[in-house]
Amino acid sequence: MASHPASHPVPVQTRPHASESIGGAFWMFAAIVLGFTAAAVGLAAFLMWLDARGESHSAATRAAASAHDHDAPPATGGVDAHAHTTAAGLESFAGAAPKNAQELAAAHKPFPAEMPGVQAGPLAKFNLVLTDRTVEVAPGVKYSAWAWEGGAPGPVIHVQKGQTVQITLTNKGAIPHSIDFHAARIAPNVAFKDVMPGESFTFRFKANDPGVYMYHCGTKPVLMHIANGMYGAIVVEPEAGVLPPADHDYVLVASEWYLNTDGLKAPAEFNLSKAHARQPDWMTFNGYAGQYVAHPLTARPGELVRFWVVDAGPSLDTDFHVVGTIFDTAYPFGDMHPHNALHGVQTVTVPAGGGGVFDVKIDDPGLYPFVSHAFAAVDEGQVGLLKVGKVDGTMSH
Ligand SMILES: [Cu+2]
Repeated sequence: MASHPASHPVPVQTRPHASESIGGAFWMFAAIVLGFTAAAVGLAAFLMWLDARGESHSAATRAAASAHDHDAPPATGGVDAHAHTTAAGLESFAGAAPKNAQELAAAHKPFPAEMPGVQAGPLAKFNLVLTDRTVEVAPGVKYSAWAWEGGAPGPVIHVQKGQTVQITLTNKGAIPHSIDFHAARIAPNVAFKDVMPGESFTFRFKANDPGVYMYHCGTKPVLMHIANGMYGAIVVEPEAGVLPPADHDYVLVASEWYLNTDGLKAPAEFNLSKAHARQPDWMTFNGYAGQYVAHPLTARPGELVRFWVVDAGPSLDTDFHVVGTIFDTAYPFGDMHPHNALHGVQTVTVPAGGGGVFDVKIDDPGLYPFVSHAFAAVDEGQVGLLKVGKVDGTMSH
């Protein structure tokens, strides 16, 4: 550990950066060759990225036009029974579901909420692979995501305070991406730089600040990269003895999804106008609406359950609450100093781009929903169940 001065990024392997020597025309050509012109939204983001780097002014106009096209209702001719108009005149696909939604929810393999173990030794290494893929954000609702090999969110990273964290980011997507770790004190222009398609980049930081943090792609337009699934959580656990030992550690990453169609037939894509209006169609814990309602998290009566919650946003807060109990201890904003903790509180805001840690100890067996108590979020999928002890049946409401 001592051999690596922790506060300095250590680029371990980097391939040459094509973008600095090759002009925009090549990238337009490469875009066509790569075939991602079919995904107009992706192209728009790519052009916006070019524009952000000052390489193309006309690109911005095309990007804006393209984004505008995608705000139009889908040209399928069919009327979607679920669609309705929201306050800003935007079409909402909240609650869209196929007939077999319940079966699909039951068959869905939930994102593992259990916090993984810590790697032994002073250096913890992680490989993160970005890729374009279709994910499901709700039963039967498909979304064309920019995500991780395992979908969205990315894998939960768990380290101990004081460990050096080595991240290798591999970009298997069609456009440039990057990674921004909120747990790091590091020069962003060095460590969080854009990684070209097909390339990898490795950097290190020392995890000195305990808490639960967001990581995300920081490539412009960041709103779109986050909304498309490029986020995850890293837990930096305090030294042993700081926190009371938990019987269960569950990690929840809250996020919003903004869809241009209902996603029931073909995968939906990102809708920029809805994202700007902050009118999501779906809101989720760990990427899929209500997955822990169909597959509850569990505890025995009297056990200490610790929720490590990150709100990836991109834009809305999560007002974390567990129905039927009160937080014995809350660590707002992921400040893990015990003297800053709150006790006996009902709901604590987790800000977009922030975290919070919550301890509950429940004696009575039952089904205890955990939600964002900004209740539109519950309607849109940000709800799960903690099943304490042996329980028959499910929630009646
Ligand atoms: Cu990205």
